[in-house]
Amino acid sequence: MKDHNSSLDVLIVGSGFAGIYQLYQLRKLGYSVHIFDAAGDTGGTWYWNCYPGARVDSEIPFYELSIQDVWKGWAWTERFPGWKELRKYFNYLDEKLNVKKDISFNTRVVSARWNSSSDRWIVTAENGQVAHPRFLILCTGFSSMPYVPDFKGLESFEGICHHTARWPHEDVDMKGKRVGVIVGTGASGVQVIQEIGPEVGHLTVFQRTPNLAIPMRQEKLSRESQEKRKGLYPTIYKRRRQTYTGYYYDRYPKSTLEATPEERLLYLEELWAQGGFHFITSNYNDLRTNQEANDEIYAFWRQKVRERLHDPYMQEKLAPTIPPHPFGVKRPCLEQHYYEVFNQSNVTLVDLDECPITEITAKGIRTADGVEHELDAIVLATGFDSLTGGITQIDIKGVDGGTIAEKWKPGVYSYLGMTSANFPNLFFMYGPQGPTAFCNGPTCLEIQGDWIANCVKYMIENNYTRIEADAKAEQDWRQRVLDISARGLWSKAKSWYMGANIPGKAIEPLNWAGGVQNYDRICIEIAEKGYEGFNIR
Ligand code: N01
Repeated sequence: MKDHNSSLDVLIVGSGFAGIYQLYQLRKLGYSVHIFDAAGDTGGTWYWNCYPGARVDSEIPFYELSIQDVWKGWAWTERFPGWKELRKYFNYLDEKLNVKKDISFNTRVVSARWNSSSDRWIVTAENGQVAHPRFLILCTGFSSMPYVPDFKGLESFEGICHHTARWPHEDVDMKGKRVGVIVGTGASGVQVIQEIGPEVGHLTVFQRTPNLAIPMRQEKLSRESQEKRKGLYPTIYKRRRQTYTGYYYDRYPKSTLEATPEERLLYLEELWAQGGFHFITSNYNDLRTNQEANDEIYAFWRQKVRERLHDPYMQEKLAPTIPPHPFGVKRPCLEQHYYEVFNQSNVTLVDLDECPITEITAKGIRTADGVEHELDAIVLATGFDSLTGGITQIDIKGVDGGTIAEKWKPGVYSYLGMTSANFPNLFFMYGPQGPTAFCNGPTCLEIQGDWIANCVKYMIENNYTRIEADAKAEQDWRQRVLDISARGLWSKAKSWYMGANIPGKAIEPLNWAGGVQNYDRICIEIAEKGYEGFNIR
């Protein structure tokens, strides 16, 4: 058992983008920092999500760290890189920043206890490692806790069966096999389906809700073309903090219904042609607040998708006449040839709304109509206990001995989406009540990472040993998050944005929907006011 003794300033949990950025910033300030990670290597989500077709939906160079020593020498091969290239990027981060020397891999943190007499955390990992850091920073990501529904008989299935986020690192051969994707319509499922669809023997997609997927428009990139643009990178990284979603492009400063039908059609065509999240992030500014406007955008999307599908059954299932929910308030996936897969003769779509799964058998999946769909492999693309699960899976006990999981059972209480009362010197990044799922990942974690690093510096330089969110400030922050979301259409979809995908979880807005630029400003102002809303001593 290794004991990281009481000289440790900061322990970080997780070595994805957030953990590595935080390590880099804090080391630069001269503090002793260490990372515990359950994974066998760096990468965070890109370590765990290596299912067929896994790739990022945010384009580069927005989706990378703004650290000059890294971006100067690095070049990507695709506009939306796949998981293998992202893993290479993480190795390059190590080559440049020498991060792995401060990381304990295969070290899953299971508990954290606040020690009021030393103002330190006692953090214990499954493998027996212990640390006593002054500050504990959870960089566990918003999707580190896979969710597998409680399907009757799941353990009896005799074929191959994996959750997308626990996919084996060695290749799983599915060529020619009969594969069922349950349920293939989140971002993970869409990617698996379009990747394996062309090569498997038969594909059965068990769909509950169609994904309102939009075109990715993947592009190959040359090193030369990226080099030519690098002079602009510092501006791009600054700009991404000034927009609503953390990219450098922003919402169109006009409402959908203000535009004439001709103007609207031409603008939507332009966004459609650009690909990526432009169709969401650069769309009219009332897309997610006005149902009538949203219906217009949905109608455009539906027509585009239907044009690509040959079979009227598939048209209605994948792009229904009546929208399953407002467009863009449940995470749309970027697709490359997703819809064409459903034109193949070896692909079947089972509508689980009409005919739910009753059990999983040794041979496959049985649905309510009594049919047993025989399968060689089942892909569980059933999502995550998102935003809170990465934090609440750790047994974290605060000042009064209560756990954070108990505290958040009726709903999340955080201050600035980074701290929670009763848990001093604990920070979390890319979690609930921050811009998280409504923000380009690296933008959000750099904003929060800088803020936390500055806070740690403030504490240490002033010889303070304890900082804790005030309960009133936390209550106000929560209310602010709820009020801003209530102005939008998010509650009309049953999604992980609202915690609605996990049975028993409180249904409430889990993301800051007030814009990244505003979030950044508020956090900075609070720090400038001497960390207003925190009790410090
Ligand atoms: O998970 P999801 P995901 N019976 O929760 C269905 C990020 N990500 O892993 O919609 C039947 O979105 C569920 O059905 P429904 C990204 O932010 C990014 O796909 O609830 N079906 C849904 O279809 C993303 O949003 C990337 O009706 C059940 C699916 O399972 C987030 O991670 C790639 C069911 C779960 O979809 C999560 O995406 C991948 C049940 N009991 C992921 N329970 C990129 O950047 C659930 N489902 C590309």
